[in-house]
Amino acid sequence: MLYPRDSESRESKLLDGIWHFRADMSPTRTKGFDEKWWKGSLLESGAVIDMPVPASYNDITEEKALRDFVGWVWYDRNFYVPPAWSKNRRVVLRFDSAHYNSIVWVNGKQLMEHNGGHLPFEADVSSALRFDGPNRVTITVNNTLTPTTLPPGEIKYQKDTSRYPKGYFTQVLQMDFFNYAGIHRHVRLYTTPRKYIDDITILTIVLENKGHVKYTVILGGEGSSGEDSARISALDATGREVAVSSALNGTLVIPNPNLWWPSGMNDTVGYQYTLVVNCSGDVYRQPFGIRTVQVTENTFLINNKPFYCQGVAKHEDSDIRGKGLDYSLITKDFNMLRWLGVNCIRTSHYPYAEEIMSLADQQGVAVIDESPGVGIKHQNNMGPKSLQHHKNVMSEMIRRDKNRPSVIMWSVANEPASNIPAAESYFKSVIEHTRSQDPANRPVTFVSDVVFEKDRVVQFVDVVCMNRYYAWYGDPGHLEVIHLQLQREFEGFRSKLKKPIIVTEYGADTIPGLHREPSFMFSEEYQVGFLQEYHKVFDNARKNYLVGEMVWNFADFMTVQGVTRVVGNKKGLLTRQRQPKHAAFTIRDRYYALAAGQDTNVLYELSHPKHSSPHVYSIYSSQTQNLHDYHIMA
Ligand code: BDP
Repeated sequence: MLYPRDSESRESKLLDGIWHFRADMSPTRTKGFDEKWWKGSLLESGAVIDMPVPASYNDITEEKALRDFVGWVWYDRNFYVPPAWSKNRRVVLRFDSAHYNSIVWVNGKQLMEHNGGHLPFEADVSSALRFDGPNRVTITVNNTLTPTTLPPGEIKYQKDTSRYPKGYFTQVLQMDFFNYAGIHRHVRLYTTPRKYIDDITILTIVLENKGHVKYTVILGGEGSSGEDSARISALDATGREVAVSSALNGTLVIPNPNLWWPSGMNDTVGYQYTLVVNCSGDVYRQPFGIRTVQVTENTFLINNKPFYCQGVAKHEDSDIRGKGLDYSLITKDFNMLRWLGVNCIRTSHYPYAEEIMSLADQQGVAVIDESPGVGIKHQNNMGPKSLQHHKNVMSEMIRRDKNRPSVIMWSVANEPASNIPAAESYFKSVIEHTRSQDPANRPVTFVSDVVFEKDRVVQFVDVVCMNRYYAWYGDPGHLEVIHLQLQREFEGFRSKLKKPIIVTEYGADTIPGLHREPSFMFSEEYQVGFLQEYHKVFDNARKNYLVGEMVWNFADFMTVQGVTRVVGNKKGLLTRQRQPKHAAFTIRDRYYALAAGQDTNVLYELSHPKHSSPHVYSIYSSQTQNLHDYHIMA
């Protein structure tokens, strides 16, 4: 599914803004359907409130009932379409994402249904539109998670009326983040000619210092014969044409190409070309990067050079807007990623907004692109219905992100029960399907929290990805066990499988401003000490098979209420408002030193000497992305 981009033949209109909103609080949550709220304006259905789009609805009001709501909510708004859009054009309505199940009507006519959040869905709505007056779009969205949704969950009914009100139920989550819901990303209308460019796939390889750009264009709509006249050209980053062809499917050759690199590896960080596809009156400009990805026994190669992931795992999460897209927030996040020296993120635990992916492409941040397959904990999450849905989601995700140079690997799931027998065939099938869907053959993985002796799924992946919490969930408070336990796990996996390893999560909850010396759990000192103990093991393994480390988490984020969560998960290097905790400086020192090829153990002795507290400030050149000097201040 192509990202909507304006061109000579395409125009778009954002429908973001304040929409009418109503949660269906009826006991069965079906009043909206019974009364057919899509037939007229929601205003006619009763009391509506204002709701921003994009945003999660949960934190917008002061109502606990809405924050914790489970069921159908309804949105609508009016819009106008210019009469010029009625002439030989398709008008497409696209939701970049809505969480979770959605049904969409235009002027009372049902035009779309989509299962699952985090991914776009669209339909040609031309036939339902009027061009001489107002149109109305209505969407209803249900956030209920069941054993066969992705992520899976369960609705728990309480029958004991001596302890619970009649009809009482709660949503049980199997993941550790708040189930924010609503219209999370842009809603837009866009036009194309009736015969249009439906899809573009770009594959790049480098041979003898030439970039070979193999492209496939698929046309849609009336009379698309496949024999259409076309002009396909590649432009460099300055807009200069560097190759051209008249074939709809073919290969462009770019001599001495500028390769796409993640930050810190070369001068042409995030370098992108543009493929201009001009065919039968439709024009589309698709950015792409020339880069290769390859995995060997011990290395992860980008453009044939070993890549070491200096990473963080993230969430789409912030105050008030929840998981709603916000340009200020995502720009700040990328600035903080650069400040931290991060060259790689994982989209834990679902595909992120396309605007985030574009920033990653442009800024040279490599991405492990993860599906919403989080919390697949039980056998009833691995049945045929779940499997089919999981495969569909992988296809949708790859269709959306396949041309992105930043995407270096697909992750099909986070921490499933990969120790149970049902997991073996389930994940074999999901992973094979994922491989079959990606024309670029990127590596495929899932993220495991199961010990090497018991994991049944890691055998199918290209890179072993593991989350480990020694001295947090296991042996809380005992930093001294980390070395032995982590080393044991590394060696265990390596004795079974000759595959590179990435530690995709390790981290400790930390309340900013809480200090304890000697360190104590939840204090800033504990977070620093915890990370440093892991680093010692990483530094050893880096010489062999470890190809990356990712702190859990970039920033604090919201979860459901529970006895282990003090208003959310506090394992962030940054607070939820993106201000650094002490550990952020530890990671920053480390990542700059790693990028500069320094021995980080030496840096640590300087940086965090055992019994005193001078700090090391690294002088960092953003131009060379190198660490140049150290300055010690008392
Ligand atoms: C891991 C999960 C992650 C959690 C984290 C934690 O992958 O989603 O938030 O643990 O407990 O198990 O902080």
